[in-house]
Amino acid sequence: MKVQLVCLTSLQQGSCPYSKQYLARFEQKSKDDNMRNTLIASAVSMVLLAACGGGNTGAATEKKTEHASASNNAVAASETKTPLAALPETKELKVYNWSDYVDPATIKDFEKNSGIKVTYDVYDSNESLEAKVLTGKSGYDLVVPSNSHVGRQIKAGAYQEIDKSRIPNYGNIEPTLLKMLEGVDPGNKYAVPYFWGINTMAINKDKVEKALGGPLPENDWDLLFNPQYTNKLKSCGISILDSANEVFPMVLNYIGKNPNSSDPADMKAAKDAIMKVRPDIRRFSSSGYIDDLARGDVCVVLGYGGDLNIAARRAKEAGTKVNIEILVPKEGFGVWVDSWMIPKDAGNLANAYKYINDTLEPKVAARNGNFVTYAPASKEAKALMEKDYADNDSIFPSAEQMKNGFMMNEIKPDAMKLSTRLWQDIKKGN
Ligand code: SPD
Repeated sequence: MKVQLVCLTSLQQGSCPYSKQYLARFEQKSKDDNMRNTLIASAVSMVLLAACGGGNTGAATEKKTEHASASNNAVAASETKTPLAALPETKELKVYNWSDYVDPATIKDFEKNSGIKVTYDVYDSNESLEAKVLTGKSGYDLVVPSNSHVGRQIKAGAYQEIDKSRIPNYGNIEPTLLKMLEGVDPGNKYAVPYFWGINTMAINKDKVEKALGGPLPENDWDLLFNPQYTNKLKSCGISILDSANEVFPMVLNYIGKNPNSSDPADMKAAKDAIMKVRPDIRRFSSSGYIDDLARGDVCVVLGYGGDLNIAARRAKEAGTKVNIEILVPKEGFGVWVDSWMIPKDAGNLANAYKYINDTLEPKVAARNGNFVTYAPASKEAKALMEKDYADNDSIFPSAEQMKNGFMMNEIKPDAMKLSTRLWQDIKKGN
């Protein structure tokens, strides 16, 4: 199954240098954790596609076939021109999305072209979003959870099924992303990918070098999780995401455990590892770190790849001497996909479809991609993005780097409860 997935989309027989290693790697890993590795395989296959050039081989044909099948409904609808049942016409749209996750100019354009008034609210953690959608009365027409939370929210009955025939640009979606979501959304019935990205770290290079007074560690994560380093770096400021779901997988990976472990003993080990550096952590922040880093108020940050790039851009634009470097640690980083989903109580359904469709338009996706510095789900968008971003490995990691990435999967409900409790203790310093 895992091997098929990898081969299906990407491995161009004989032309891709990684094929054999990858197949061996996935075969071996599959024995440990089926779901996890299917998703990692898919993630890697996505960059392999790009790395191996898409090409003119059988793989490219496969890609087209998949593409067609992924967008089956949409294609069928446009070919047969079956009229769609009318949805109630309204003039507004209520979106609840991550902060710093859209170019406001694209919303303005959408409003102008459609005559729809968009209300756009933001959050900075899956926990905040989940608290709203699980009530069944979110008040929103569109929300954007991560793959780690999609499955549990679908099971809780928070969303309505997507009618793909109402999204003509559905076929623009990178097929591998749909495959990655299959594990949590079988048949891709509910979630429409928007961006994918990584959990990683960034440093203020000058301040870190000064604080360490010596070479940077071989393992990048030592900067965050090894007290020998954090003790020196606390003077210039360490900030980490304020969420167990976002941080535990990084720590588990650092201490040599399965990053997606739901084993209570592993969770406690992760907590113990963080407690060793707890006195050195200045901030727990899931969005404010962008400006903290850009201003030079912190020097080491565990954050979302795109947001760390935004910090680097803001520092440049402000003309400061803050020199930010985003790392893609060879010791591992988390990979995720964020998707549009329609809450059960959505009142402006037709407009929700129009907006999803707009974000999948390659030009719009590229514009958003340039602004938010994440990898768009709309597969033609990368070629339209600014070269600096398209070539940036913390936005589009290379195939080689993706070998070190791990999917940030759903953790079991009991483990979620435990990690939330442990997180509160960590923050209190207990
Ligand atoms: N500023 C946008 C941040 C988007 C983060 N997505 C979620 C990551 C889930 N691990």
